[in-house]
Amino acid sequence: MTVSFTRWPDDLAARYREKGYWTDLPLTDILTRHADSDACALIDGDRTFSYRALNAASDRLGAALQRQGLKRGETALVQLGNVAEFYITLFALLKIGVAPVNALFSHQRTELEAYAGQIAPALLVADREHSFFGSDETLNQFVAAHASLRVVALHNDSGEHALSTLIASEQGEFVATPTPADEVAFFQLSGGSTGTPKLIPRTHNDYYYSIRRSNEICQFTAETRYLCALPAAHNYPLSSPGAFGVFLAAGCVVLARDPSATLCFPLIEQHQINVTALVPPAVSLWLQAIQEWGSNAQLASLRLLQVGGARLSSSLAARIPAEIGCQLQQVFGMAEGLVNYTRLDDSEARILNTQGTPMSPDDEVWVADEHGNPLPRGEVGRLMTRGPYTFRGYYNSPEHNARAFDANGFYSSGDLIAIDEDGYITVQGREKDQINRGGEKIAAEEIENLLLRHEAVIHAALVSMEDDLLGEKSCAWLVTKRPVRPVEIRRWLRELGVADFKLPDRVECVESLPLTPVGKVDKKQLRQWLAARTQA
Ligand code: J2J
Repeated sequence: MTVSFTRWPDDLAARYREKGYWTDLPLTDILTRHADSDACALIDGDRTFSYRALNAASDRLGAALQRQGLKRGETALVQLGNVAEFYITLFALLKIGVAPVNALFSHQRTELEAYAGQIAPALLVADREHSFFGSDETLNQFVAAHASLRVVALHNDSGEHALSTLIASEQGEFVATPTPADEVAFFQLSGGSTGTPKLIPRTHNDYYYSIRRSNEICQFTAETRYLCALPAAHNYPLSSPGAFGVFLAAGCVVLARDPSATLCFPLIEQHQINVTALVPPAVSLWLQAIQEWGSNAQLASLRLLQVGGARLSSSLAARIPAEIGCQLQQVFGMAEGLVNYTRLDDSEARILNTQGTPMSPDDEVWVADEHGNPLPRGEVGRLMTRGPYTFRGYYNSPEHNARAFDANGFYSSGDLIAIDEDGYITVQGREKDQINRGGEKIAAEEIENLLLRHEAVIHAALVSMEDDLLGEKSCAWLVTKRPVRPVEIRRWLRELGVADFKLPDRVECVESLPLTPVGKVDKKQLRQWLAARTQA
């Protein structure tokens, strides 16, 4: 049994193998190749794991899950935060060929239901300290509602379903049964622009290549000491090169629960961190902390700061070498595949002002006009791409795929970019109906659908508004049957169960929504209205 997905056409698959991009090794090789090493792989608070220990822990968990009847080709829903168990579980599942969706810790009922509904998981791994799975009532309801669930493992729990018991259990016989390298290893999460959150099938071959190539570009080695302060499950801190890159290079990952300066600065000093990855708002907060505390001394070991996930202004970029005292690397990536990096030896102008170039020589990237035709160099248009680690279709979403890909299998990311004479990309804007709230992505349609379920709401539109710190925040425009207060809307959405970052930052009520000539909500107009209302 395997998970179905859209494959690369044979000619491209053959080319990617020929060029040595696809090596037909399972992702577990990233860890098992260091199975006999006592070097430090992972630090989580006062717990330290050597490569040997991390590998053994994932073997024991894999064996325990096999004993519970989990089989290759099945799927799992996993929700763990930045804890060692996240990697132990991910490697265990890869070893037994069970493909997980790693939900973000901020996700709530709506997102979790949407993922479980799509993959019909046999296993649920959840944290009792999460607000949704912390309550017996919602946990039991969730398990009862998903008939496919046969096994539940709970972090921060000491009962019969404790994840820690499974990880500590006697290993006994364990034969790893990863899925074949050209099959689905796990699902990444799409930032989304549609009503339901979409899943991205990632194969061992494509993901492993993206990590290996990222390591070459970012020069990760056994000396790398990486602070993972962004959500560990996210594609960026997992694979660009992220924790997987560090493990492949036999370096050390240190976990932080969040990217706040109060938490991260002491960790950087204590563990002599030399590289980390942030989103732009976290950079602003770090710079503010340095100014307030009058020193960047705790950051002395830091050599490289990666920044990506959302637009980094040139002015903020320029402050990084000057005030943090380390090199900047811009990262423009997507969970769907394509990742662009500025190179470590690029000129200062390129590092400050561009989002780099694609990491693979076989990333095919071009710019299309609104009809899908190629535009000349330098002009702004839609990003189109395909390549050895860019997916070929969202899971079980034929209709959306028909819109997201062109006839030649090029994925349209919804980003508006320009490519200069030397191939350097700058992100100029976005065409997809998404709000990028400091790197956290909100699909407008998903929230609009939820808003429409409120008894007083007749029409709803979610649009971005500028924000000094986050870059963008969200504003919900509503047509309602009766006056509603913003707190009522936010509280109601929260009760429905949606990640906090998706709650509208502002709610505006109007008589009617402006429409474009073709009858769609005119979001450009709404942004102008907001500017007018803010000025008034
Ligand atoms: C502007 N927009 C950016 C950037 C991403 C590495 C880094 C980031 C992600 C990621 C990732 C941007 N400047 N530097 O997966 O491996 C916006 C674009 C893009 C979308 C993808 C990785 N870097 N973006 O952010 O899947 O709009 O991945 O299409 O969350 O974020 O979002 P996501």
